[in-house]
Amino acid sequence: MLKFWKKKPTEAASADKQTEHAAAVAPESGVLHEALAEIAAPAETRPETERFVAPAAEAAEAAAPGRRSWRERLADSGFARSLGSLFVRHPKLDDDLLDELETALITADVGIEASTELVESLRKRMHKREFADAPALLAALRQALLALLKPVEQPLQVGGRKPFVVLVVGINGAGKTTTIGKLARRWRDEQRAVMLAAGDTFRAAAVEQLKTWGERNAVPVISQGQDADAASVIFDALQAARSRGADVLIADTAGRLHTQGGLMDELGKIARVLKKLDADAPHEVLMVIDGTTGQNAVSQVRQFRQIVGVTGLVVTKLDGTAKGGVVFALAREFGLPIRFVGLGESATDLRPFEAAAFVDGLLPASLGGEAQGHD
Ligand SMILES: Nc1nc2c(ncn2[C@@H]2O[C@H](COP(=O)(O)OP(=O)(O)OP(=O)(O)O)[C@@H](O)[C@H]2O)c(=O)[nH]1
Ligand SMILES: [Mg+2]
Repeated sequence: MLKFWKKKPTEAASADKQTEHAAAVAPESGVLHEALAEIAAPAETRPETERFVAPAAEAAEAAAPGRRSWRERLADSGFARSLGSLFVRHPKLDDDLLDELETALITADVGIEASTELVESLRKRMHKREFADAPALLAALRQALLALLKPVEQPLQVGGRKPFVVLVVGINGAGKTTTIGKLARRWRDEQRAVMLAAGDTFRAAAVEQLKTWGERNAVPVISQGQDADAASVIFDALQAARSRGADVLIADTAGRLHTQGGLMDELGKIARVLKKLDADAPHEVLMVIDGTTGQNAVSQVRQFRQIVGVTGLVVTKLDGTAKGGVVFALAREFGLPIRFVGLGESATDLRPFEAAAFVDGLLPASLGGEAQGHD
C-alpha cells in the first residue's frame, strides 16, 4: 500500500525559488569512532569538505550495537508468517506439504513461475528420498532461495568517481526521498562528503522534505524550488558538487508512472544533461521499489528500465506487512543488483542487501543457530 499521503504537515511550507545550500554544521569530532577517524583526512587538508564531517554523537550512535535484527524486522512479513505456521501445521514430509508450500510462496509474492520452479525441484528431490524429514526439506528450500538471491547481492561502491552521482527514480511514494535521507546519513557516517539535489520539482513540499533530511544529517541540499526544471537543478547540483569537492551527489526525482509520458521523458533528459559534465554520469540509477506493491513491482522495473538504464534496486518497507517475496521475483526476473533494503522509517533503517540475512529472516527460526546470527 502506498503511503505518500502520510507527509508531515511541515513539508507543506513553500519552497525557495533561489538556488541555495541548506545550512551545514561543522561539528567538533573528538570522539568519532576509531575506525572512522582513521580514514578521515586531517581537516586542514580538506578545507572544502570539512563541513561534511559527521557530528560525533550521531556517528557513535550509528556504530552502536543493539540494532534490531533482520529476523525481528522481517517477522511480520507474510512470507515469514505463512512459512512459520506451515511447517508447524504440517510437519510431515509429503506432497500436501509441497502443495501448501507452493501456495505460501505465491501468496508471499514470490511469483507463480519462481514458486512453481522451486517447489517442483524440491518435489523431485523428495521423491528421490533426498530428504529425511520436513526440516531437511526446509534446509533445501533455504539453499534454493539463497541461490536465487546471492547473484543480486552486489553492494553499491561509491568510491572511484568524484563526485559519484546517484540518480534515484521510482513511482510515487515508493520511498525515494526517505531512502536518500538514509543514504546521506550512511555515507556521511563513512566520512564521505555528500550533497543532495532536490530534483523533485513536481510535487508540492518535496523540496522541503529533502531539505529536512539534509539539515538532520548536516548535508548540503541544492535546490531551486518547486516548478524549476528538474534537469537544470540536477545539472547545477553536479557543478556545485564538483566545485565543492563532494564525494557523492544523490539526486531526488519526482515519483512518476510509466503512463506519464512527459515525466518519463524528463528522466532521460536528466541523464543526458548530466553527461555534458561527466560522460559516465549518473554512475548509478537507483530504482526504489515499495516492497508492499507485490508483483506490480516487476512491471514497474520493466517500464523504468526502458526509459532510463536502472543499475540497482532498493526495496523499501520490508519491515511492515510486506510479503517479502517480491525480492525473489525481482531477482529472478531481472538479475539487477539489489543494493539496499528499507527495514523502517528512521535514518539508520537502510541495510545493504545481504541474501543470507534476508532469507534467514523470512524462514522459521528452527533452521538453526545460523539464522540468528544476522544483526
Ligand atoms: N515502514 C517503512 N516506511 C518507509 C520506508 N521507506 C519509506 N517509508 C515511508 O514511505 C512514505 C513515502 O516515502 P517517501 O520517501 O516520501 O517516498 P517518495 O518515493 O519520495 O514519494 P514521492 O516523492 O511522493 O514520489 C513515508 O511515509 C516514509 O516514511 C521503509 O523502509 N519502511
Ligand atoms: Mg519524494
